[in-house]
Amino acid sequence: MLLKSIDGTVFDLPRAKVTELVKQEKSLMPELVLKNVTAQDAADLLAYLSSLQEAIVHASNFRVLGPFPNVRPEQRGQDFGPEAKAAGPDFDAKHATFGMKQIGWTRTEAKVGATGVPQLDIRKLSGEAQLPADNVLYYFAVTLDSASAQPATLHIGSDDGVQVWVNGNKVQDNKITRPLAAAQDKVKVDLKQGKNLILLKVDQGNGDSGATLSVEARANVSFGTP
Ligand SMILES: [Ca+2]
Repeated sequence: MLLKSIDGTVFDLPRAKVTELVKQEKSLMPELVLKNVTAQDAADLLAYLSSLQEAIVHASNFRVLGPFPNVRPEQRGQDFGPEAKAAGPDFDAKHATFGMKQIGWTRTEAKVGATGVPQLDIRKLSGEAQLPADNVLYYFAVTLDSASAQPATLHIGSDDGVQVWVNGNKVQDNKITRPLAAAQDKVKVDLKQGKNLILLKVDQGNGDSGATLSVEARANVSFGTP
């Protein structure tokens, strides 16, 4: 019998030397899945398949408001100003904190640190404000622009506890004491098309303190500052 190898070489194999013949179910040729598909349909299919690929995006530029006292247990649940309008805080408003000092929103940049992702540094913020860094609460706000309405997962790290609002809805409340790591809490949320407002409230006991925020989503998303 004549055999043709993959490089086209033909050679003769005496029948007497064949001990067994087995039919291959699968062709050596690529399966012609795209045979009856137009170029446009094939391009659309590839675009759709790549859209199923989830991407993780990290927030690095935040609005920040704090510190507020976290000295008494009930203060963790107290609205120091932004929570009443968590879907759209007034970023020009001033709020009373330690010693009746009035503070307003400023901006801060999270820098990549030991967590491997951009991380907020609360001790540094308190140092700059010349206000306490232990037993404090901080608010952080970002916008998350989504190309379409879609489900997404927030990846939140916090030292210590954290409360989170998305478009005014409280989606997370984790009262905990822990060192900071990325993606400690994973919270499923529904994003609307366009800008979504994410408000974080981080409660700090003592020692180091900070937070990280990332989002895992399918359609294009990008973080911005409100
Ligand atoms: Ca701490």
